[in-house]
This record gives sequence, structure tokens and C-alpha cells, in this order.
Amino acid sequence: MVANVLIMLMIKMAAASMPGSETDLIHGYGAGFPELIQNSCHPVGFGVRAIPPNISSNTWCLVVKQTQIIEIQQRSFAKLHHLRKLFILQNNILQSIGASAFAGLPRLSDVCISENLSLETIKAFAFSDLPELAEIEITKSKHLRSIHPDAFRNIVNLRRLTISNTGLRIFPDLSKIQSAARGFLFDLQDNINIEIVPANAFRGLCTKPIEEIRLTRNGIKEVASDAFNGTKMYRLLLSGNKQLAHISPNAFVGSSELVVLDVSQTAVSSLPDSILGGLKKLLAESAYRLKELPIVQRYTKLHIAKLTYSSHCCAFKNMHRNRSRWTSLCSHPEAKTIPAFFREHCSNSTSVSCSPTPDNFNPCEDIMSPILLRILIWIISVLALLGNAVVLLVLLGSRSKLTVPRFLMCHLAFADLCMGIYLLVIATVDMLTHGRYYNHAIDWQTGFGCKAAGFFTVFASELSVFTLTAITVERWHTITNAMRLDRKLRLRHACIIMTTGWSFSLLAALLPTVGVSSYSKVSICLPMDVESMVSQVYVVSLLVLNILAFFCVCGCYLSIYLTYRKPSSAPAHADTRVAQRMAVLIFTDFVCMAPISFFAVSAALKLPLITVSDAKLLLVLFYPINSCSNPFLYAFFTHTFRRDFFLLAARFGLFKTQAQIYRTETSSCQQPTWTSPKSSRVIYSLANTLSLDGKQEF
Ligand SMILES: *[C@@H]1O[C@H](CO)[C@@H](O)[C@H](O)[C@H]1NC(C)=O
Ligand SMILES: *[C@@H]1O[C@H](CO)[C@@H](O)[C@H](O)[C@H]1NC(C)=O
Ligand SMILES: *[C@@H]1O[C@H](CO)[C@@H](O)[C@H](O)[C@H]1NC(C)=O
Ligand SMILES: *[C@@H]1O[C@H](CO)[C@@H](O)[C@H](O)[C@H]1NC(C)=O
Ligand SMILES: CC(=O)N[C@H]1CO[C@H](CO)[C@@H](O)[C@@H]1O
Repeated sequence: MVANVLIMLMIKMAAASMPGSETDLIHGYGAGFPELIQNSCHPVGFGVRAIPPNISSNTWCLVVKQTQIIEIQQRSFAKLHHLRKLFILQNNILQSIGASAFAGLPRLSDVCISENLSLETIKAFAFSDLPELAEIEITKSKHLRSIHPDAFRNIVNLRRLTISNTGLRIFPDLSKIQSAARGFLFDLQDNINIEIVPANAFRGLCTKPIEEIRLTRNGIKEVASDAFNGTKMYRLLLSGNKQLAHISPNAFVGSSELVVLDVSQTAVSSLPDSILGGLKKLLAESAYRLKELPIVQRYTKLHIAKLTYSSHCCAFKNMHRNRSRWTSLCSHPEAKTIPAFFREHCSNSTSVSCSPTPDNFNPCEDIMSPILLRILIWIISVLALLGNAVVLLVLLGSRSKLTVPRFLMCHLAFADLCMGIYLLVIATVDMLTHGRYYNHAIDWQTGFGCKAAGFFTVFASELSVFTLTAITVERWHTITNAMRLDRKLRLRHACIIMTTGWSFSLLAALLPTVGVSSYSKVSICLPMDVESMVSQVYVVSLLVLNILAFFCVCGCYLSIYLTYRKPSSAPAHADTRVAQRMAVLIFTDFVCMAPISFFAVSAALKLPLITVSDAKLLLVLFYPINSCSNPFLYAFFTHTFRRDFFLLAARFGLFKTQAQIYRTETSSCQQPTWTSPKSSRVIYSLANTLSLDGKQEF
């Protein structure tokens, strides 16, 4: 029994020691039912030019409404010793609240000044020495420009001060209010001309912790250093100040007790570190500039975070706060009866509830999270870069005549080089953001870098696929028309074909930068956005084109193979050899294309079969296979390329002997040794096509 009471007591204590929970705030006292109260009030109305002197001194409530009063004079209400509520509403030509206007009203508790179009000033000591005044509301006065620094003075019971919808330009001086009330609410809203919260803005407002400082939807652009010096407050709402870009890192020096901070719909780009330790709730929705969060370990007490970017929630995912010291009481049946206690100390007391939760496209992980992937991407990108750079150098540096195949090879190598650059960029960004990608995700994915990388990779892969197809078709054409010189493909034709290829690839790569799909959906900057119909059509048609290109390549090789088989002169072992080579070419192409196309088409049709994390593995392992293997399959393994390579190297004094071998070979090999001229041409082309060394194989 005693134990029970003791536990109840402890729970209550714990609940009481929780500032800033929603339940604590008592909303709208006094102003709660203004209409009702006004109706039972003594009216001073229509056309009156001054406050009449013969109002009964017993009046406890007075409405000054729609009068012709120009100024509320000093001590206008001095005789009304029992006046508790005063409303000054809709006075068209009221210009000022005079000095000491409300002096000598010992019982006054609520003042509401509203909807006075002409009100411009509130003079010194207007609200001064009012021991029972609990609530002041000054609203809807567009022309109110100035409140005298001494207007609010010595109001010890003030619990709520509302100044909204005014034309004030400078922050009102609150330093002399010296309230001692609990649960103070300061409400400064919709004052679009207030641009700065100055230093020491709230010092002297209240000696007890302030329940809430609501500075929403003003024109605030800056919160100055020391703005909250000497201020104890539980909740601070800065939301809706669309131009608020700068909160001084020292703004919160000398302040304490802050548990709820709301910077939603502002332009802040950073939060001061100093207040984070105590925060339990952080609201930053639609704060698009807040791209980086301070180090997560600083948020030792955070419970709830409502943020703009899902990637930031990743930071909290694995963070666990220390267990509440009241956790042991949670299993007690009484604990559930006090919701505030339960929420604070029991409901998942070690985790942070954060929204928006990370989606499938942006899982909480680095760009390349498995270590294997991280190593592979470096190897693959360096391989693709080196291989293709060498091919390009040799092709461009060679002195032999520019043939169509050589011309096409240049394009292929260039496209694959771009792919290498893309991989290198991704690998570098991954290295730089290692372990803290969630903080860089927005900057990277929405920035120029990701767009450029995405552009490179789409351009590269499309150009590569196009050129590969062109090369194959060219070989097929050469072989099937080996005898007909008039049908020979000329450089002029190749130029036209490649111009088409470039235009197509550029277009395909540009579309996502202008809103058709988008490169910023995933960390690896591929156009994975298929939300709109247009994007879906774009992605699906790219994939379908690639698949068609693959079938085209297969078809060409099949046709070449059949053409080649016809003359029975070729030795049998070469037959299998050729078939093998063909198989390799088609296989690498297939391996590169198939898995990605399959999963990508399924994803593009919004039936994703694998997660983005798995897709990355696929992309790093398979997508660049062609870029890495093309230099070998189409260049290094061919006789002509090796000859060019050694001849070029010889010009720089390297590989002199090899170069000499190739030189003599070139001269002796001019005349093919095969008997039938037709089959010899076919076989010679084939040898080239299939990267065979004509010399060795035949
Ligand atoms: C106050 O005086 C005015 C005339 O000056 C009169 O019309 C009005 O009825 C008086 N009000 C009261 C409450 O006596
Ligand atoms: C902060 O407030 C303290 C008193 O609370 C005062 O002495 C100090 O000068 C203030 N700091 C600044 C920078 O205004
Ligand atoms: C947990 O408590 C220990 C000691 O009480 C403290 O050093 C540590 O920083 C706390 N960690 C968090 C996340 O609050
Ligand atoms: C508490 O969090 C854990 C994981 O952190 C989760 O599995 C569990 O369902 C949560 N419980 C409640 C009541 O939310
Ligand atoms: C801004 C505002 O609401 N002004 C009001 C002032 O009072 C007159 C009546 O006297 C109203 O018509 C205005 O709307």
C-alpha cells in the first residue's frame, strides 16, 4: 500500500518535472470567449468623441467600440477601480494609446486592442504598474508603427502578451515587464515588418521559465547574437519566417530549458549547436535550406524530429538515448494512467521518432555501403579509364589512314571513357561522404555534381550501346557485301551515323535535367524517377532501345556466322574458334545488359523486384562491364590495334623490336594467301570482326 502511494508519488513527480509537454499549455484564457464577454460589458459606442466621465465605477468590463475617439488619454479610466476587462475595438480614427492611458486600474486583468485601422502609436507607460494585468492583446492594427520602449513596465502578473498583425518595424521592448507568472506565453505573429530579433530581446520579460515564445510568420530575417540571453523558455517557434536565413550561433547563449524548437518553413541553413543538448522535439519541416544537421551525438534528449529530408532521419536511426531514470516504473499499471509520463519515459524511451521516414530509393546507407562494392568500384573505374584512354590515344596518335572501323572505335572508347569518369566521380563522392552520407545526401543529389554525373553516365551508356551496334552492323555489312565495292560503307556515312548517335545520346542524357525523370532520386544519380507518366515512358523506352540494340547485335553475329560457314574451305578448328569469339562478344554484351534491363524494366513499371541497395551492386558489377571489356575485345586483342600500338610506342623510343616485327609483317601480308578471292575477303573481314589475328589463325 505504502509502496503504491510512493510509486504514484514518484510518477507524478516525474510527470511534473517535464516542462514543455503539450498538456501544460493552457490556451486562450481571458480571450477565450470574447463575444460572450463583450455582450455583457458596458459599451462606449457609436460616435462618442471621448470616454464619458459618468461610467459607473462598479463597471468590471468595458467595450470601447466604433467610437470617434482619436487618442485614449492619460488616466481615461482612472475612476473605474473595479475594471477587469477592457476592449478597444474597431475605432476607425483612433490614432494612439496615450501615455499612462491605463494607469490607476488596480484590478485590470485583460486588455484587448484590435481592428483599429488608424492606430499608430502606443506611448510611454501605457501599460505600467498594473499588478493584476494578466493578458494583453494588440492585434489587427496594420498601421501601428511604434510602441514606446517604456510602454510595458512592471506588469508582474502578465501571463500572455500577444502582438500580431501590426506594422511594427522594430522588436518591442519587453525588458521592463518583469513578470513573475508561470506559464508565460509571448505571441508575436504576422508582423511582416519585424526583421530582426535583437540581442537580449526577452531579458526581463519573465523571471520564471517562459512556456512558449511564438514568433511565427513575421518578416524575421535574422536572430541576433545573444537574442535569448537571460531567457528561460520551453518552446520557441520560429516557423513561417520565410526569409529567416541566419540564426546566430550565439543566439542561445545565456538561455536555458529549451525543449521544443520549430524552424519549419524558414530558410535557415544551420542550427546553433549550443541548444541541441536539451531539445526533445525538433520541427523543421519545409526547411529546404537546412541540408546539414549538426552532429547527432549532440541531441542527447531528442524524442521527436519532424524534418524536411528523409536522409536526416537516418542519423537518428541507430542513435539511442540513455534510458530514462524512471523507466523502471513503466511496467507499473498506474504509469499508463498518466499519459504525459508514459509518453515521456516509457514509450520506446530509447529511440527517436523521426519523419519523414527514409523511402526505398534512399535507404539509410552510404553510396557504396558494402566494403566489397567500395573496392570494386575503384578497380572497375580505373580499369575503364585506363583502358579506354590508351585505346583513344593509340587510335588518335596512329599515322595510318582513318578507316570506318577505326573511326567507330574512337567513339566507342570515348563513350566508355565517360562511363569511367562517372564511376570515378561516384567512387570519390562515396569516399568523401563515407559514414555521414545522410548529411550530404541533399547537397549531392540535388546539386550540380549529381546532375553532371548522371548526364555522363546516361550519355556514355547510350553512346556506347549505339556505337557498339554501329560497329557490329558495319562488320555485318562489310562481310555480307564483301564483293560489292559500290556498297562499301564510307567515312561520310559513318559520320552521319555517329552524328545521329551523339544527338540521340545527348538528348537522352539531357531530358532528366529538364524534368523528364530526374537524376536526384538516388545517390548514384541514375534516372530512377518514374513517378510521372512521361518519366516512365522515358525510362522504359531507353531500356527497350537498349534491349533492341542487343538483339540487333545478336542478329548480326548470327548472320555473319552463317555467311562464314558457307565456304567449306576454312579449316574446321577455326570454325569453333570463331564461334567462341562470337560467343564472348555476345556474352559480355548480354551480361552487361540483361540483369539491369530486367530489373530496371520491372522497376520502371513500378513492380520493383529488388531494393535500391541490391540494384547498386548490380550496377557497379554489371553496368560498366562493357566499358571495361570493350577496349580488350575491340582493340587490345586485335592485330591491327597491337600494330598501331607498337608503332606509336616506337615513335617514343619504346618496344622498338616489336614495332620492327609488325613493320615487316605489314609489308609481307599485303597479299592474302587464300585461294578463292571471295572467301579470302570474307575471312579477312571476319578475322577483323572477331578480333582474331589473321596471321595466327588462318
Ligand atoms: C452619461 O451621460 C450621458 C450624457 O452626457 C448620458 O446620455 C448617459 O446616459 C449617461 N450614462 C450613464 C451610464 O449615466
Ligand atoms: C546577458 O545578460 C546578462 C544578464 O543576464 C548581462 O550581464 C550580459 O551583459 C548580457 N550579455 C550581452 C552580450 O548582452
Ligand atoms: C549517457 O549517459 C552517460 C553518463 O551518464 C553520458 O556520458 C553519455 O553522454 C550519455 N549519452 C547520451 C546519448 O545521452
Ligand atoms: C520500439 O522500438 C523498437 C525498435 O527500436 C521497435 O521494434 C518496437 O516496435 C518499438 N515499440 C513501440 C511500442 O513503439
Ligand atoms: C484593420 C481593421 O480591422 N480595421 C477596422 C477598424 O475599425 C473599423 C470600424 O470602425 C473597421 O471597419 C475596420 O475593419
